[in-house]
Amino acid sequence: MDMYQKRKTRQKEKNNRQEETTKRSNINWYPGHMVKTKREIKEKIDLIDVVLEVIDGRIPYSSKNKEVDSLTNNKQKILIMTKIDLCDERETLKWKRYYEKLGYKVVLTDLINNINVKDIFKLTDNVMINLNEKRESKGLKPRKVRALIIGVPNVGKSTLINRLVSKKATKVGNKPGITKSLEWIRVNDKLELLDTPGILWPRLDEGNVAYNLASMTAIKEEVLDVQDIAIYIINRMIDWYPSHLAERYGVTSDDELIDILDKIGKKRGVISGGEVDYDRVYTIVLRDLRDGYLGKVTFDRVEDVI
Ligand SMILES: Nc1nc2c(ncn2[C@@H]2O[C@H](COP(=O)(O)OP(=O)(O)O)[C@@H](O)[C@H]2O)c(=O)[nH]1
Ligand SMILES: [Mg+2]
Repeated sequence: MDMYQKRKTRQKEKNNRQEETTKRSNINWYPGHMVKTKREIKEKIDLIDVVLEVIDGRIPYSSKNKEVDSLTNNKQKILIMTKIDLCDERETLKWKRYYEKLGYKVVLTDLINNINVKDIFKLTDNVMINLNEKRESKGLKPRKVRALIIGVPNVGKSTLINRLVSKKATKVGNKPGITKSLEWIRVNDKLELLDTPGILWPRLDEGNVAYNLASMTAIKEEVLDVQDIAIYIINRMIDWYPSHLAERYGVTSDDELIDILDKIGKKRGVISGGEVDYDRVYTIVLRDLRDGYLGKVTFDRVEDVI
């Protein structure tokens, strides 16, 4: 390809991105599941006092399901942004302020290293104090706060449960008078958790949501192909984190997409028959991003949603 063609190709790729996302993400990933999950959450919601809504800190917009609000009525909510060990701190703080302005209590956490988990307990303790003040005024006995963890796949719900629940915690089991079918986990003498988190599905038909989810987690390969995801990642990195890309692969800001792919291929030695094996390059880019080798990154921008 000559320079003109290359540039034209890249421009075309960029233009197509938005359109493609919308088109492809019309595919229904989880037929049936969505309806069932929503029904289950609606059944549970009356039993709980506080919702712990979990989102992936690298994609604080794309990993947040907008239906949570309508599903959880006006329950108190704590928004837990996970994986801050992998996030661009500057953007993370902007998102924290953004959600706080919308009325959320926000906790930034790295669940692997147990960072700020104490802050979640502080917030749920406050919920308990308020709850029991109300109960007392009605002549009711104090009780523990009941929480439901909720979020789309891969944001860290299971990891959070493991963090909150100490080793000696026991399943409370069915409680007569409360519910027939739900299991509760006793966290401590102030808090108990529903043992199964509410798993919601992300909405894929908006902007770059599908690509952002596909970039950060492993659940999208059946919807978007690896080549498209890898090229999307490279374009995001060129726009927002060119120095990370340069550091990892030795590319420069003048490089066209095709040059970048060639450089990655040569650097990693994925050559077959004298040609760069682009399929392997795409896989390398995906894995490098997810493993943190492309540095700390955030792929949603507050500026794009306000
Ligand atoms: N680096 C990092 N990884 C995390 C964090 N929280 C969760 N993970 C990882 O993210 C992946 C998905 O977590 P999981 O708890 O299974 O998500 P779930 O699908 O919402 O239950 C797992 O590989 C976790 O180890 C975090 O704060 N930092
Ligand atoms: Mg899980």
